[in-house]
Amino acid sequence: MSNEQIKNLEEIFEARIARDEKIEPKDWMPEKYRKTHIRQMSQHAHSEIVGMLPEGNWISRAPSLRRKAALLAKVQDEAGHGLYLYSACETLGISRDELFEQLHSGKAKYSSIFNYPTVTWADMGAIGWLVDGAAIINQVPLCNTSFGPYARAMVRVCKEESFHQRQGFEIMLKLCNGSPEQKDMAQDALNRWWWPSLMMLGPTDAESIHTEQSMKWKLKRKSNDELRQQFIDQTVPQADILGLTIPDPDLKFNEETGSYDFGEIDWDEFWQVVKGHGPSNKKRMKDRIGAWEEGTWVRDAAMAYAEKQDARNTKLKTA
Ligand code: FAQ
Repeated sequence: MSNEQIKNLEEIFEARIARDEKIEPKDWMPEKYRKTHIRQMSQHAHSEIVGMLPEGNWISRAPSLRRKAALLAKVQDEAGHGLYLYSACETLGISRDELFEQLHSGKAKYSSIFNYPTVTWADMGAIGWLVDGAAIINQVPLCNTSFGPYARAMVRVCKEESFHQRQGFEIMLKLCNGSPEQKDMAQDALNRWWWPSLMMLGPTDAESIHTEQSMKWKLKRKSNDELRQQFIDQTVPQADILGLTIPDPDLKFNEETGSYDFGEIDWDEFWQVVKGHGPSNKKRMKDRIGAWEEGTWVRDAAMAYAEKQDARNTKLKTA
């Protein structure tokens, strides 16, 4: 294709983005748009899959049948979110095997938040309330993102995340209305998960490398800092309802901006975790790779069954 032709296609593409049209997998798109989407959607998919591990740890220790059923359903939803997102990536010409290879070899990132340990039952409450709470704030704008398969997947994902957030808040509420020891457990979980939840929304706008281009393509509709502020403003009143204290002495409502000012985030900690040196990075990868290897026989059996069905269908068609 000549440079002139590419330029024309780029102009048509940009005009479609400006008109808020959805870009579909078979449409022409700049190579960088394709790669950026594979990067973000696959990191998102990996986050859902690795994100099952810290909670999976508590399914067998949930304090009641009701809590166990809800947690089991939540973790299964996360598997589903991962699968929609891997499928959306595949429409852009990358295979599932390549995506898993990138995760297992450490080439691909997944969310920093899942590299922290879940040490008490209250962590299930804190993850639902804070981590799913932050995830919803990040993902609602993605329902309106420019790439069709990603936007459509996000509609369903957000509905499910909303249930996840509520079940987490309900766990926290129950603990906060329980014994002093239970309330302490809830406070301790908030102390440990608050700052990592703020970091989860990504580096500051000044440090972010992809935001500017992703906003132009309407992949991202809001910047990392905007989403972080929205999360804080939404969550502080919820902590008040629970009677818990946000572990930030600098947190203060600003009458002028109508938002909460907050303290310094430890970005060194964030980058350490992203680079693989968080408290649970090694364990998460070991467990994930272990689950993949142990599941080999299931994948082989499923493939053998599918091949047999295909052969049978072909035979029926030609008979
Ligand atoms: N962790 O230039 P930016 C969930 C990397 S799903 C690790 O700002 P961007 C559900 C970033 O990749 C949670 N790495 O990047 C659930 C880039 O590196 P690269 C996941 C991070 O893409 C709940 C570099 O830093 N959600 O929680 C992180 O414009 C409960 C520079 O950053 C999504 O993935 C991080 N936190 O903005 C499951 C949502 N932040 O790629 C189980 C979709 C940044 O150049 C239990 N993703 N980095 O090597 C997004 O919205 C964006 O990708 C951001 C980052 C906002 C995460």
